Amino acid sequence: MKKRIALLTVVLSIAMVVFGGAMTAYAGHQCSTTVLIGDVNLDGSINSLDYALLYNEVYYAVPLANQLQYIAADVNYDAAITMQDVNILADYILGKISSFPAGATYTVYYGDLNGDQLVTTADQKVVSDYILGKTSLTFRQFVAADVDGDGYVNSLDLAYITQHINEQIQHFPVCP
Ligand SMILES: [Ca+2]
Ligand SMILES: [Ca+2]
Ligand SMILES: [Ca+2]
Repeated sequence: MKKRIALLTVVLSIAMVVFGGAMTAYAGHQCSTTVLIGDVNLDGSINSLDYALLYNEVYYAVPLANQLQYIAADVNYDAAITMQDVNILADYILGKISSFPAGATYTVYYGDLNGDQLVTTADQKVVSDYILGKTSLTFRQFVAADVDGDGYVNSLDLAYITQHINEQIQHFPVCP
């Protein structure tokens, strides 16, 4: 435990040196991003290009480039990408259905893991548990936890979330 705190302190110190100057410029407004469900390639429309990416992910295990895409691809919102999502997306593109079980859009509030749109110690604990291997994260939680937007959830993200809760920073690097 002591070692972990020491490591976190080191990471925090580095983060403050590297990002400290830029951080003070961040505004205090809510840091979020909205995903269009079904828009797997994140280009703003839902069409056969999205279907192709999803199909290749499910049947040929071609990974999507980032976790936002997984949020868009999980059209039935069961926290997994399966052939059910492929079939539902096909039905949508073919006009057989006009909405997704996951809804039309999903808004990620960065730093908010438990969905109350606030960043608190409860969220901090989820991220900490994930880093320690005690819990897994949904696609939605993963994007929310990656507050520096580097595609990983690690002690650096936890450091930012902790700083935010302690009011040492107003904003996360992912929302410039
Ligand atoms: Ca799914
Ligand atoms: Ca929260
Ligand atoms: Ca990260």
